[in-house]
Amino acid sequence: MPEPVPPSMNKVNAMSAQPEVKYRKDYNAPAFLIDRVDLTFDVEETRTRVQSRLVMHRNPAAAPVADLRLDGSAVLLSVVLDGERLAEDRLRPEAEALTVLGVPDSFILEIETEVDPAANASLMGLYASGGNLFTQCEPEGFRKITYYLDRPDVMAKFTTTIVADRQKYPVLLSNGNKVGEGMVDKKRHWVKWVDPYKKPSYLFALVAGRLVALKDRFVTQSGREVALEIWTEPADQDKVQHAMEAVKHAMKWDEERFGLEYDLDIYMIVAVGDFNMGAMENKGLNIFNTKYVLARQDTATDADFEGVESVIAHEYFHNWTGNRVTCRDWFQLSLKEGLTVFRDQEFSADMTSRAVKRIEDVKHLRALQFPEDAGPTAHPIRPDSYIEMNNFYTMTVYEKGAEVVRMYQTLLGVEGFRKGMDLYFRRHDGQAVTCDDFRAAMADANGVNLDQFALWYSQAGTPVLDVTGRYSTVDRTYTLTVKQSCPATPGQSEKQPFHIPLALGLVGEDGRDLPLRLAGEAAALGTTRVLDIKQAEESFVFVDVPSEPVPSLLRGFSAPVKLNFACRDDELAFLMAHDSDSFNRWEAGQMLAERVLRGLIDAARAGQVLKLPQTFVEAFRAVLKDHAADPAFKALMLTLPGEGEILEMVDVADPGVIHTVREAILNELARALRGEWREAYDLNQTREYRPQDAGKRALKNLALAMLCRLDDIAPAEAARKQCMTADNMTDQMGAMVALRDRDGAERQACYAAFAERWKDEALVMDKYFALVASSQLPGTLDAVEVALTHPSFSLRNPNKARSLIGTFGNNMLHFHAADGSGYRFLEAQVLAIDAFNPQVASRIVRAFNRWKKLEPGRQALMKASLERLLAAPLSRDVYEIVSKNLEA
Ligand code: B3K
Ligand code: ZN
Repeated sequence: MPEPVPPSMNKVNAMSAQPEVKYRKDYNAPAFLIDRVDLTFDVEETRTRVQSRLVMHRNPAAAPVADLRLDGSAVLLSVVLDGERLAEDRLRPEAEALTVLGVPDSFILEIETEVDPAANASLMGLYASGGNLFTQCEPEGFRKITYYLDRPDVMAKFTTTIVADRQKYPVLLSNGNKVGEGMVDKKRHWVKWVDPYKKPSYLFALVAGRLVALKDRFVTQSGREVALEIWTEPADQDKVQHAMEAVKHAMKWDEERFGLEYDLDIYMIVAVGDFNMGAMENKGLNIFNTKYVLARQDTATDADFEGVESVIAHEYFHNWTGNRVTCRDWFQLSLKEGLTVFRDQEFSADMTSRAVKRIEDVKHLRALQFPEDAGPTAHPIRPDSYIEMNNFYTMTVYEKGAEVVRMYQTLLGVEGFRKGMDLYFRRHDGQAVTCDDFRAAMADANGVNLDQFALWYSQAGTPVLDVTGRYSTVDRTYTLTVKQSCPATPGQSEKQPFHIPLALGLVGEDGRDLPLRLAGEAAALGTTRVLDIKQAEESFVFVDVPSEPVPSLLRGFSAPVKLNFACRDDELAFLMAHDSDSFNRWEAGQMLAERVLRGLIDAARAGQVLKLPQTFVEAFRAVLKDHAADPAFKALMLTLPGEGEILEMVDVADPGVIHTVREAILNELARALRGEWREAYDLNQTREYRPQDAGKRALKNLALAMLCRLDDIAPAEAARKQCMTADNMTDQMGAMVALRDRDGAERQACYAAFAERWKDEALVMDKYFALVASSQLPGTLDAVEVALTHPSFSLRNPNKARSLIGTFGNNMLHFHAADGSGYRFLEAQVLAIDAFNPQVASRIVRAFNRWKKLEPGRQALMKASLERLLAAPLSRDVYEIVSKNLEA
């Protein structure tokens, strides 16, 4: 049989043929459909044979074609059509496809392929990790295993039989329910799985290995019993209890909030150390990065515990939003991802603190999605084209997509949103559908028109709201004028006005919300209202307003936009203290910080002495002194926007200045409020470890980091003691972070002890490598280069590559070193990683994305790096990002 070229060898560069661009507008229904798939895997680490038996027929809804074109790139051994082995003249192989010439209307196709999991470092398709075998198929990994219609709108029923050596691979898992097992001979055993639900190939999964399970059960609301199993390597079995609790919480929450029940007899999660992303929602057999399963008090921080709970919930929620109702094509990815992120955000809000969760989510959006939306890879949540689909699992599709779903709920209310969800499932269960189908369900269930809302799916860029307010003492009216605009993005110079829900309140002199009555309304209605903004400019007149209010705009961050509102600093301080909307209390603090940062950046560039406004110090003091407030909320109030966010605030960014100014503010806040920080450190000590004290730990460790900025030796000694004696990872990491940028004996002792103690705990070493790569100390690049050779480091492991190289790409001081050394280092690492794992390389190279924002010197250096990359042989993945950076 002819051997197609393995796709990993298909490198492209600016000189060779340009890779194919796929367009959303070119969608066609599949010419053939698959009713049943019977797979048999004969598993060996370096040579796995895969037999696939497909029951197929022509799709009556598609234009008839004579030939069947399958996606695939595995080594092809044989093809049998209706019992007859096909000769080469009936087959047309391509690099990533195989055409079977002249097929009947319905037929059975049997295909045999061979793959080498041990040699597969891309971690797509079937691959080996730690001697065990795993699959990752979304979006287009199934084609690396066998030849298939590898597209989400082809849904089929799968059975999977796995045959393997019983000693080496005692555990054999696949989707659905286990229906049989036995011995083939003395050494080899088999297991058969049947998945009763139709699914696309991207949800297929297989695991073979030496693993152990924590087992539990869940009884659904209708009384069905579901077996729960979490599989890990034996050494990690004592770190899965939290994940198991999270599964049960998620199952219960989805029943209560959305009436959605689990639908198989068994739900399995398997943890693997080598994984390209967080986790994967394969039907009945979720495969997870160990980072989002394993959590034990001494190895995982409070943030890790939360991360595990939210990713477990996310993958579980996909069973309905993604698996039962899936995407028609990959352009619709946000249909399942935006919706499922929204669902996991709501779940976490109910499990923890709604106010804190909302702030964290918005911080995340601003730090990572806003820059994407303003840069060379900006795209709408439903993209129009792609070269490599893996590049579109983005902050925009996920996080902005979740904001778009949240806006439906804000516009329709929680009940209206639920009606829309119910109708969506009634209409589309078992189907592969589009974002328009979801929007139609929301509109139809509520009898509203959401036509203009469609622009959120087609227009990229972060909209800007410019709001002004005018109070009339004579009429006792308050008029808000709202203008909206949206900056140009690649391929979209003109934008139409969005439909934006603007939640707001008016805060009276006494700090209380005023009842809101719009002109023309009979009576006041509530104290928070959602205005429908639909035009480029419109005004709203509030009547019966007794005195000039301070408006609290965009409450709860009711839309993913940038808000400009001209108000005085003291009005922001007033909102910080009084706003009934906790999100906006935090937001007022951020706005104040932004003003201070901008002012000081201008001063620094003009060579002036930096002086922190006293109002700002006092605002921080007031927060620190508010002993009634939730400590987690306080910690957020006391955190400045990150360096990456500051880079977005200025027109021309000088990374050195951004870093110096932010550090100067923090040092001054440390000095001026030394007593308050000390008090916060002391008052938030906790005796023994309890998960619910996470907020106290966050505040205490923030205070410790601030105190370690002072010349004083006492805080450094306290940090050293905390690091050496803590009974939990949050406090240990808190101390490690506090000492990260402070050279001296304390740091050396803690860092050496930490690396020695945790050298065999992969996830803890990821934290260590991230600390090394994020340090501000001189010599950080050298330290990163040394870490590359550390015995616990491996560039092939995505978590390690992200911890060290990915983190370094966010280091404002050292990645952006004025001599270009940071850029050259990253460039070399991208090429090294791209040779075996394009997906990971393609994430890391995005550190260059904001090059046009920088001052001319750095801009030239970054451009030179990008040009050198483009001249090298690149994967499709990295090529797409680099070429978009250099276009326009
Ligand atoms: N659906 C997967 C992501 C697959 C990414 C492929 N590059 C995980 C998730 O979003 O739940
Ligand atoms: Zn997802």
